[in-house]
Amino acid sequence: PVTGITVTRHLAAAERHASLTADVRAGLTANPRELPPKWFYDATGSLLFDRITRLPEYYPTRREHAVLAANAARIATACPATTLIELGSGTSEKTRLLLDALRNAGVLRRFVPFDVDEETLLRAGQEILRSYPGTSVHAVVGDFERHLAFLPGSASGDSGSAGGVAADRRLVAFLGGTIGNLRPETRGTFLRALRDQFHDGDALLLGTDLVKDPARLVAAYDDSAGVTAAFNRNVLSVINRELDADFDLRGFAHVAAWDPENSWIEMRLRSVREQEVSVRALGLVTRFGADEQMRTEISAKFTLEGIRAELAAAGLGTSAQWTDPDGDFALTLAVP
Ligand code: AVJ
Repeated sequence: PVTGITVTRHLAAAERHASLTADVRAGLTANPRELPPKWFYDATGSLLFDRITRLPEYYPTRREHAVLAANAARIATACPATTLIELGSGTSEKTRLLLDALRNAGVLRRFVPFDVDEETLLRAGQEILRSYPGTSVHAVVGDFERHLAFLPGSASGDSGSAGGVAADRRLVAFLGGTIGNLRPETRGTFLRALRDQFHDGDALLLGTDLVKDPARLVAAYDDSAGVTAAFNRNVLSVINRELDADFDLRGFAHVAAWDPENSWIEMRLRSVREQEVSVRALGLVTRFGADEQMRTEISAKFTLEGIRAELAAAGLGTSAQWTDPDGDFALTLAVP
């Protein structure tokens, strides 16, 4: 039983299903085919991603943790927020570094995890409630590409809970490099939407993976234990289960490739033979050619100047930027 957590739902099960249906129909009938990465994260996918973060090849999580640990106190000083909002919060492990810093600064009142998966949110929220007595938790179930206008504390979106006033200073953390899953145009739209509902004093803390030796980048997305391959194929399991499809997971091979022009890693699934797939919920039967590749994720890699320029284009000024000692991963603090 979960108590003490306020929940706002923008994404009911039915709407989530409709959105999956539309994405899969569009993605499987496109040429080339493409599935959006957000559908990786069912219970199994979230577990697999958690294993990815502990792989020797997958450096981003450890590097970001290091940058955050080294600078959390500075972040809390620069933005003494009463509310910490975490977008795509997942299991919120790194969040604790920020919560600790805000608590030590004596300002923390509320934690707002924002994610598509309610179960993950409630589990994470419960743990935070236990560790930070006196801090309220307001979980928001939503898709940050669509429901950003409704963040607690914003003029239009506050649900009336205590603290939802302009004086409620908010720090919005968007960590993990997840912004890299969005195409450049979508990133711009997203950042402008965030900027549009910021008040003076609010700030964005953005985690981004940085451009580096392509061999290291590819290894991070094609680990020797095959965990990323299983994570990639898991999107087919999700479609099999939720849309009554019959993808044979053994018929699709994991591909990770660096695209230097776009500065992103692409994950794809390659059909190892010619095969027919039926997605019964869509009334769709479709044929994959031998070696046909379907894109399942882009993960953009940035430069420090590039991040500042994208933020500036969205009306956000960079007030600080930090990396780990090796320059692998960056945190940027931006203000309206
Ligand atoms: C959670 C989106 C940041 O792009 O690095 C990890 C997801 N995909 N391995 C990333 C992911 C393959 C991850 N993000």
